[in-house]
Amino acid sequence: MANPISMTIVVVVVLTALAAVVQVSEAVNYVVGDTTGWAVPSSSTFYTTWVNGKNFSLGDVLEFNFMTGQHDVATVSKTDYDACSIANAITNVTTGPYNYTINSNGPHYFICTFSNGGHCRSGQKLTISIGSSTEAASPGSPPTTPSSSPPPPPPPAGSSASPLAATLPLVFMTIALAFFY
Ligand SMILES: *[C@@H]1O[C@H](CO)[C@@H](O)[C@H](O)[C@H]1NC(C)=O
Ligand SMILES: *[C@@H]1O[C@H](CO)[C@@H](O)[C@H](O)[C@H]1NC(C)=O
Ligand SMILES: *[C@@H]1O[C@H](CO)[C@@H](O)[C@H](O)[C@H]1NC(C)=O
Ligand SMILES: [Cu+2]
Repeated sequence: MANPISMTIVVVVVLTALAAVVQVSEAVNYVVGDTTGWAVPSSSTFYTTWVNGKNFSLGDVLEFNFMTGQHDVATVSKTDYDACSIANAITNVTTGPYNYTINSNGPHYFICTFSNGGHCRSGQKLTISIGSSTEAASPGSPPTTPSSSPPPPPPPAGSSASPLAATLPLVFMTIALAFFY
């Protein structure tokens, strides 16, 4: 049987691994537009400004605060987002407030369909993507990446991409060691 010190080390390592996993998977709740909520904004760039610098992850929640009957939240394609076209909405939530859980990678496009797209054309539209402090794709702006810059180095193996996978071997190694000493 392993000695008490070894067992203590095992417990500490296991708890540390669990803490790392729990911390990473913690979902963030974002109130869309903060105190403005989900509304026709005073500036058409209001929601792109709101998104700036935010780093969304899978499982995070977008809280759309609006009065039922004054706005809605429709998910649409990029084309319909750009055009504020309401005809082909993918989903359409008409009851506020509404918590949208970010459940897939890639860009997400939201518009209000009220006034036949008029709210959207006035700026009540939101696009987010996962894992970056979004630069909303602006058609017409040329790519700014200098051609001479070297490619970014690849992330180290077993890095933050999968904390559970990264910490499990350490846990097993420690348990094994504990039984040898
Ligand atoms: C969304 O639902 C509202 C209320 O039912 C409706 O008036 C509106 O036309 C719908 N929009 C779309 C794009 O389906
Ligand atoms: C949305 O999430 C927030 C924070 O978790 C919660 O306070 C609120 O009640 C939720 N609203 C709805 C409509 O589920
Ligand atoms: C966004 O979050 C991811 C995962 O937590 C992280 O890897 C990435 O560096 C963050 N990006 C920015 C711009 O903060
Ligand atoms: Cu609206």
